[in-house]
Amino acid sequence: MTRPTISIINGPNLNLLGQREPLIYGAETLADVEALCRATADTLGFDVECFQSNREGAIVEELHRVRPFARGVVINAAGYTHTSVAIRDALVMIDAPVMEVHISNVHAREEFRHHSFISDIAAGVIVGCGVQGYEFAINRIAALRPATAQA
Ligand code: CA2
Repeated sequence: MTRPTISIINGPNLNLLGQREPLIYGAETLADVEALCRATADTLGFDVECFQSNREGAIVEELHRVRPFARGVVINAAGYTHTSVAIRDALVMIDAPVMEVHISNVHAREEFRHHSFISDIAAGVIVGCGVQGYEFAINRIAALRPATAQA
């Protein structure tokens, strides 16, 4: 039987996670994050589809692709969080809950990281919890839209 899918979207430079700035972002790699998401979702009865891109348009297109079937979206839009109306607009078109995640505490960092084009349209926002934030976000989606419920 097919299981509902949670879409995990990571934005620019996160493919290099674990290779720089461990004091801010921790030591985990993107592969570690995706494995954590898969394991967390699995225990809650979901599959995940993981996507990372350094290109804004590719992220918009992935959001269009998952829009018809995603039971929830977890997005760390990285630098595009603070700049992208296009990603915001694509997220608005998604009926399922969208959880915004940032590994670092963006509010304790530079002023330009304090504004997000996503936060006000997200179901929830998790910042500064390290990569565990992805786990929290998946748990929140499961609480809002349990895997056992009708879509
Ligand atoms: O804290 C987060 O998760 C951020 O979304 C990360 C973005 C940053 O622009 C946001 O303000 C907050 C930057 C991602 C940089 O990716 C890295 C890749 C390798 C090593 C360290 C960071």
